[in-house]
Amino acid sequence: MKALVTGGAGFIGSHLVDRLVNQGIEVVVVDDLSMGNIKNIKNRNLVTIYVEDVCNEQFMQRLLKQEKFDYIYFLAAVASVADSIDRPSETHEINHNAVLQTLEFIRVSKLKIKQFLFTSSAAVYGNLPDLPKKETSCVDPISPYAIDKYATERYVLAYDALYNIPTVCVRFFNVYGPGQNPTSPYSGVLSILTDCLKNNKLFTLFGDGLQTRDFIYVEDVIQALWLITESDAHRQVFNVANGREITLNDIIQTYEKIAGHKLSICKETGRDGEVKRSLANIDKLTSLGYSAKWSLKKGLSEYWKGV
Ligand code: UD2
Repeated sequence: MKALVTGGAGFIGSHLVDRLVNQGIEVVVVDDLSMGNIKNIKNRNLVTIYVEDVCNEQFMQRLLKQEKFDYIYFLAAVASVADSIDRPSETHEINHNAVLQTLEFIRVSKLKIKQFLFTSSAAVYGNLPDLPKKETSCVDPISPYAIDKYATERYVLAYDALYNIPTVCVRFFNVYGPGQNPTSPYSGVLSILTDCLKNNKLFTLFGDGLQTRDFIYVEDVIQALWLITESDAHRQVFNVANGREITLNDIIQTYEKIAGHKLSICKETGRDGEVKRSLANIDKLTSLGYSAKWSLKKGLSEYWKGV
């Protein structure tokens, strides 16, 4: 079996690559290293890595034709709502066009794949009041990032329905854990919190801290992705989350206890285009055999131990 992981040197991608290698799958990574790092991949000596942009159509076409992948995990993305608001056109190239180009090449070249997995986001749900979010809940994408993710989901599912290319979409909620890069202002809040607590830096809290998120430890995300692969699911959307909601204020308090000291905080107004509350219904994932192995406390403690 052979798998392509785009974004495979990134935070989630590198954990996935390690798991696939352990499953005995031959893995090829395409990553432009804009956020990723080859050192994130533990098994890098067993993996073929191309430092390339997924928007490079010629490169991607050559690779797809040559390697004939069984599985494609499309994780490469600019994973930030705020960044997409600053650079809507550039992020659209990566978050939408690159995926579509890949699927289109698979279609016209009649490549046979077992599963194409697209990583979407909880951002598609927007700010509609019903909670928890089910995969069938109404969506209301309110940022360029969310619009791209939702539009791409629809294409991905249509390529299955219209052209028989087996595809699935996963909607990631807030993923955290070792390897998440804290250096960008758009990095995940828990990587920034870790960096601030460790290095006594000032943490900027956007808004009142009452916004909630459904945080999932990266190892649980990998468990979910592998279950989805094994299930041969197709033309489906899955929430990937913990199924628990926590305010930013509460998570800061929890993390301060684990770290054993207080965080220095400065407050700023809330960021545009953000959702206030986020919580997933994970029944669909659970029906595949998923059960979260990492509570927030356990995940944060493990993350803290490793830094
Ligand atoms: C996450 C994902 C995004 C998308 C979205 C779905 C990351 C990095 N982003 O965006 O890709 O899937 O979920 O809803 O995982 N915050 C601070 N200070 C900081 C950084 C963040 O207060 O220095 C706040 C931020 O304003 C937000 C919360 O923390 O209210 C979480 O921010 P985030 O950037 O980690 O994730 P989110 O939910 O915006």
